[in-house]
Amino acid sequence: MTETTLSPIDLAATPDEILADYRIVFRSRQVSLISRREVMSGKAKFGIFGDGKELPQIAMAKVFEKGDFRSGYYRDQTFMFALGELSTIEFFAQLYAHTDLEADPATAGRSMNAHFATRSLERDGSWKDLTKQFNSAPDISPTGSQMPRLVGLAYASRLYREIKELHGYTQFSDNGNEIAFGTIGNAATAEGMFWESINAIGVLQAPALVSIWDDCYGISVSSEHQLVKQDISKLLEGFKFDSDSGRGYSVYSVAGWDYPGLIEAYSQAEKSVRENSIPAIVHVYELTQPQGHSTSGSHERYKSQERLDWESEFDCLVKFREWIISNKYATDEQIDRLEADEKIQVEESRKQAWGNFISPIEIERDRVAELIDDLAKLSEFPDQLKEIRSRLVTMPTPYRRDSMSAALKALTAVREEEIPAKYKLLEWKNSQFNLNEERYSSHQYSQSSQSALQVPEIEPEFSEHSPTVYGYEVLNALFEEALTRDPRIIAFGEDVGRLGDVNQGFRGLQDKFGELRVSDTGIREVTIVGQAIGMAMRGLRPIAEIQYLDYLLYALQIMSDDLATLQWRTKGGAKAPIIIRTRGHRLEGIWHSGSPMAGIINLVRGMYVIVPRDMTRAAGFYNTLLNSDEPGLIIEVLNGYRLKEQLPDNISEYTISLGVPEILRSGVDISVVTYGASCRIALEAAGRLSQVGIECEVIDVQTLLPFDIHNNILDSLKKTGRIIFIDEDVPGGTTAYMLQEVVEKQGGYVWLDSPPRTLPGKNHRPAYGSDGDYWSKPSADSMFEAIYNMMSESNPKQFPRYF
Ligand SMILES: Cc1ncc(C[n+]2csc(CCOP(=O)(O)OP(=O)(O)O)c2C)c(N)n1
Repeated sequence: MTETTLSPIDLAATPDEILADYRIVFRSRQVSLISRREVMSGKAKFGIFGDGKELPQIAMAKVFEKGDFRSGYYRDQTFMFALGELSTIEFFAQLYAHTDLEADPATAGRSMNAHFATRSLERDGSWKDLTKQFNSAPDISPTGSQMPRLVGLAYASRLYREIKELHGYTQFSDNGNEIAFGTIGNAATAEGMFWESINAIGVLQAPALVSIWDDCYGISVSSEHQLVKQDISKLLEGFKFDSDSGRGYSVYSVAGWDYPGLIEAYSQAEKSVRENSIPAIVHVYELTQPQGHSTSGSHERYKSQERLDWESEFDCLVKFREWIISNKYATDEQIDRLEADEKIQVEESRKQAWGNFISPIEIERDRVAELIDDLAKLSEFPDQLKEIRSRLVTMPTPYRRDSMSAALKALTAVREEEIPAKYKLLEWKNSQFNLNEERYSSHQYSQSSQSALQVPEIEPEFSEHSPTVYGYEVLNALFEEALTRDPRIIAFGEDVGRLGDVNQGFRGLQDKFGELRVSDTGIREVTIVGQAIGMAMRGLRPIAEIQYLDYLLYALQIMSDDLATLQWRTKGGAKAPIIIRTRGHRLEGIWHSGSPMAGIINLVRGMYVIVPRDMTRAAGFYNTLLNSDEPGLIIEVLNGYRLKEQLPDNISEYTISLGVPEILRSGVDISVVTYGASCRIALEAAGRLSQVGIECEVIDVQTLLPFDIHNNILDSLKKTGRIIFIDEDVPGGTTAYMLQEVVEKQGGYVWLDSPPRTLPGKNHRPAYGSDGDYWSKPSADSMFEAIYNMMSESNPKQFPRYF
């Protein structure tokens, strides 16, 4: 183990201030110890804590200013305590999964413990003044996933500083003075997205300060299995700033138990970032984990006795106390008194948090017990009901589900009896469903007045002067208008800047709006999306481009885990209204013509997924999303850029409502439901089918999330009695999703005269070349055949089988 390379400094702190720091460290440790006990006794389900990592967080908090952002992970409780952004009662409330926002303002009981967040939004979904508060992005559990958004949280400062038109947005930034602080464990630095983010931040020279909490382990796996040379500082050598390139990081290494060394390191690191605009990394080594990784297991199983002894000796709490006493800032007795006082206060907080959590649940339980009692008085099955009641009231720690379950059992017991009390219990049960819906399922989408579903529809306008242009020119006109209208709109992605994207949607716009508004990025899909998430969390309106739909898979994890869950996991505390733009379907070959739609739509619930069939439609959806406060994915049709369309006169204004399918061709025999590139092919097939006497109603669903919110497809099915779902996804993919929506959710099964059908692509990726495409995906021929067969099955006389 090495000593710190930084010498102790004159701290310029009074003994009182030093003791105040000690108090927070001790409090935090005490919270960890008591929380673990709560899990072990069954009051909480799982616990993960920041013990052993307290001291560097005190130093980090000292340089964290209002307006700054944290993007960190589950070890950061001391930092949040030190800022005053988390109280001990709130910590315990989250441990118990208290669903009240007042009790757990970070997640309202939706995340497991130690998932920290501050609230960026008012209750009505509008932004707070982020410059007046300490900010923390809402944590997620996947290790390393806090890094991609850090890119954007930091880069936003540069944009607010360097784009003149953004200077008026003082609610989000004070002239770009803010730093974004990242924290990550040493083992998680083995994740690809750590390196991608570090590289991106370095390329962008974004004001980030990244801390690595190094305790030599990732659960049981020691550094030798995690990193080359086992030492992240050595690996970061190449990232160090050099004045020739004007790029890179200031890198500091400091022991996690060295109070003055930590304070000096953070003060230097902050100066590097805030004053010199050079991002910084602080590698804090020699940290410990006194209680092991989490409540799931004990570290004695995998740490040697020598390591355990070392951890006891170098525990930052122990070392800090020794340092205070040896420097005569306080006596042993004074510290003992402080600790005794803190123990009482933490225990008080725990009691209070538990009482707040359990009493409404107990009140509900008592109410159910009372209602079951009432039932028992008049029922023919009093013994059964008394048994149900007794089981409920003798539970040591009741949950809401126990009361619900008891109510359901009691209702089952009296199902054939006519007792008035039964209806009271039923009423209680139904009211609880609504409350729990609100507790656990609200805010998956925006509930504000800016919800994308509330954006009023404005029709595109055409006149005799409306020119006919290529599809890409429609988008080009739209983006130009949008960039002119709103300086918060920032577009970026691979080849988006100088080239204006590979299909020219942004052609000429970098020249017009500058390199900060329309920019190129490296090939880094995860951090393109992460950059957008972070920027949007700070009030900007990013349009992030993923060059092809097939490469969206790289970013899908962060879309799914971070972006799509953001509003829900904070119960409306944060938002990131970004647009992810990509293009797909119908090029050639495995990785340029895929349509992995089911993977996407099933992983990004919480976002909108829009599949416009042409660029006029795409432009309308861009306008809708830009007028909302929600994130969406728009998948443009790859072969639509070179097709001619009429350019609407009101290109910057018209909007298209989400969740409203469009009937492209009316028909009475069968409803053909599809989207995107398949629309044109379905129309061709419908034309040929018409020649043999079959009239198809071709429906473009337009948006997969949300799906047909007014049940328009059901109306079509009522008319035709037959339905087929077509797309280029795999069997059981999005066609199955659409079938479920219409047949099950909309109740379409009642109207079916023939079995419903799906016509997806093949079970493999699309093969290369025109023939590969033909044999891999639905074509006008295969559509014709499938639909003709359905008609033939129901009326073989009129439609004889001839193939
Ligand atoms: C993507 C992902 N893989 C695995 C896990 C399970 N897991 C949780 S914490 C952890 C170890 C993290 O170690 P480190 O980054 O050093 O942080 P520490 O917990 O030691 O502070 C692992 C493997 C996870 N949460 N996310």
